[in-house]
Amino acid sequence: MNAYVTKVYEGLKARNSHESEFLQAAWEILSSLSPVFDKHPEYEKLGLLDRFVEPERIIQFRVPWVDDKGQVQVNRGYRVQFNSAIGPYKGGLRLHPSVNLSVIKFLGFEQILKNSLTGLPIGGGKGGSDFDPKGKSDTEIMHFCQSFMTELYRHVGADVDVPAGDIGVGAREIGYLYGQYKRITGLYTGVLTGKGLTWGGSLARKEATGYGLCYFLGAMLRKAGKTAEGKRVVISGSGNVAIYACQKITQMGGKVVAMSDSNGYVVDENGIDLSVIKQIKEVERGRIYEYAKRVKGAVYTEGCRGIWTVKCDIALPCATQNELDLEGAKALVANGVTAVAEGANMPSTLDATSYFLDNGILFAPAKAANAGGVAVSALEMSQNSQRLSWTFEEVDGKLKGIMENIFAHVDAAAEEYGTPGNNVAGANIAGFLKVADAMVAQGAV
Ligand code: NDP
Ligand code: 2IT
Repeated sequence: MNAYVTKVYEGLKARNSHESEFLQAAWEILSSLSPVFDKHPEYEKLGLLDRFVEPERIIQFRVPWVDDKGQVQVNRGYRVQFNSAIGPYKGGLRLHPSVNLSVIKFLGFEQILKNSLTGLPIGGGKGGSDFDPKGKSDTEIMHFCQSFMTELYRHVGADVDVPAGDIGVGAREIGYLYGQYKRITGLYTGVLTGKGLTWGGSLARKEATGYGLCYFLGAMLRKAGKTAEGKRVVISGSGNVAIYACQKITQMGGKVVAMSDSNGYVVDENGIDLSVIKQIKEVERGRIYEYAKRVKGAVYTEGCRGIWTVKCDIALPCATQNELDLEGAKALVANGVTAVAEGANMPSTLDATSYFLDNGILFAPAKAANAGGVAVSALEMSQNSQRLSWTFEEVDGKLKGIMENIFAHVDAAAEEYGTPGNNVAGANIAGFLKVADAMVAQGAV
């Protein structure tokens, strides 16, 4: 390991010892970057890595709101503005009880490189709250979102920082956040992406992460002389990313046999009927066990981690971080998996990732494979600036081109830096080089 990289990581660990998710993401990234720093010893004098690991700004705030019983509740809100070297901060907002600063920092750190890989001018940021949307009424969600934006509005802007959705934040929440931003500032501007189609949103944004994942997977398979045609696919999660990954992989000829939520998973040997999943998840906001009650032959099993024991050729983890551990990886490999593509952010633990790579599994890391969502977010920003809306086909076509381009860059970087076929290293290096260039050019800021 390069001595400067080791020194920076040790310092980071000492300063953030309690931030396990952030340190996990940082270790994966920094260890991949070692050959870059061997090649560029001048980066040390510029403190490039010292600057890169430290967020430009962290905002933490109180979010008070009134529940349906008239009781005042308080949550903690965050926005980490990590790196603006190549564009305004860009990244989602997550609403989930597990959210803390470590989680938001890991997501923000990943986002810098992901956004760079898209080839579009967007910096890295992430935000959210430990608010739990489950079981809340629409009114409670609205009160929370309005309170959240009442603080956040002073830190964001179409050319400053542009949040979007993530776990627990979809079109409904973006609507409430946007309405409050507009009310406070009087501006009708592209301050958020993932907006509704009648008020500044982009066609294909909803589908973008799941579709993009499949486009990346398709490119990775093609290079290996394979396709998704006739393959058994397991997808964890049943939210935005999972649903549109299921839709696209099915169009590509795959057969999705299992999906999950945080309580358990369903197996349907006839192939998942996505219209039933959409009805349960997008319309009713219900639980996945409902699927087994409605679809003949489908079986529900309690506990979400068991999904990795379902035999498949392709696994698409699309729920959350660290959902796929070494045990899950071993089960997948033992059952003959040939490709794993990450729709969620950091779904595989470090040892699961190593296990896949060591066993020659085609592996598509999150920051490359799930970049389609933020890429179409950036296309939404372009449309907002132009005051135009592009067709679905136009946006989807650009998305496909972007994902194939990302695969090509990742693959080439892995080759150039001595780890051919290792898309983890390739993604980290290709993403970093562009940000590093901009940071060098802009001086010690
Ligand atoms: P959603 O809120 O739409 O869906 C999340 C899904 O993951 C649900 O099925 C949820 O189950 C499950 N899940 C969430 N937390 C856990 C947990 N702790 N354990 C097990 N399952 C869990 O979110 P998205 O689909 O938007 O996001 C999914 C992943 O994709 C996240 O990692 C996100 O960061 C990433 N991502 C999202 C993008 C986007 O455009 N939306 C872009 C790029 C990455 P339950 O309902 O039971 O909680
Ligand atoms: O993790 C991610 O890339 C997202 N949640 C999407 C971010 C965005 O700005 O669209």
